[in-house]
Amino acid sequence: MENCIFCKIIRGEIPSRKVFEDDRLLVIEDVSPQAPLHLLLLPKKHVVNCLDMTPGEDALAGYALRTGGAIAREKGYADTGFRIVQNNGAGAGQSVFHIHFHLLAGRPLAWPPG
Ligand code: DGP
Repeated sequence: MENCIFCKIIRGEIPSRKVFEDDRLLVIEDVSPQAPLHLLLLPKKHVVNCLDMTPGEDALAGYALRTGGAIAREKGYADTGFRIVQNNGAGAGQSVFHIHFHLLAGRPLAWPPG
């Protein structure tokens, strides 16, 4: 998408701190970290949020979750715990309308998240 900030990051038009990249997924550090580890798992395909998903994107979501888990383990958070969350709509805190998952770790994570 022309004016999508995450599409621009994925295309390399806006710089980011990359943690992982392959043909389906880009993982970067969040510009405004809310925990010692705060990464964004960005599917490269532009999908607005889960309301915009088709069955063709089911595997993408699973891949993002599995990759997030692998990164959390690699960074030492498998035992202490970590959270992967995804916001849908402005009322739930979505500010960038390109589907993404937040990976948060490194501090106590309260529930419910508020
Ligand atoms: P959400 O509010 O769930 O849509 O999350 C969007 C996140 O994206 C938010 O935590 C801030 C982050 N963000 C916004 N713009 C940029 C950017 O240009 N670079 C990076 N690395 N993160 C960004």
